Amino acid sequence: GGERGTTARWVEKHRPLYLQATRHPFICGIKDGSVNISAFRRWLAQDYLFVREFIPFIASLLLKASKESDVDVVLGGIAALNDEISWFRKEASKWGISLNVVPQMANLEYCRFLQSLALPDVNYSVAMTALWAIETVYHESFSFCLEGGSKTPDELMEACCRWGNADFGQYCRTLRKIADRCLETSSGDVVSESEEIFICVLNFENDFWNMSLSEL
Ligand code: HMH
Repeated sequence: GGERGTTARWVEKHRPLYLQATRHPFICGIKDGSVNISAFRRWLAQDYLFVREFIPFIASLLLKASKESDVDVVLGGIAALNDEISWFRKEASKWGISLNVVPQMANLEYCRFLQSLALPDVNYSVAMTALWAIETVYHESFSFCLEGGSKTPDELMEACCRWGNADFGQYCRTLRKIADRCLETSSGDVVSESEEIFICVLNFENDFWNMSLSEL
């Protein structure tokens, strides 16, 4: 109880795993300017495929939301994805990257996880916890590259601003409040399952960054 919600307690409890996902060498390389551009290119094409799979997942949350204000928030997330898809296409053409690539193993596994969470029988609190975690890892990672003293290369600033900007941060805080409110009234089983899903997301995100750094 008190001021802090369940999700904040989990972030603290799983701090090493959380930092592995949000302060990954791929992100630190962007922040200090040492990133290998071929890793960024790999990430861009793979993340486009991930975002395609993210659409049906977030649509499943729209179907499960019953509170009017939750529907509005999730709908806003879907609207933002529409813009995001256009951005990926524009960015890919800027870099001369094909988005018609084969999904790598870490991506396939993450997408399969999203598909399983989009099933109708998955509890709303569990799925909302996943959405909060997925979006928050990207916000925490890319906003880190915008902090003072960063040497983020100019050509990567757009990507960092996309997920690192203050509005996206506000969206993440809104998702956190929704997740916390849901968890407050969920059964012990649902709360445990949600915590497991949070841990899964952190591991999948770490694997996704690792995949981007590895040369196949
Ligand atoms: C792998 N995680 C991954 N890709 C994304 N675009 C996000 C989270 C945030 O939407």
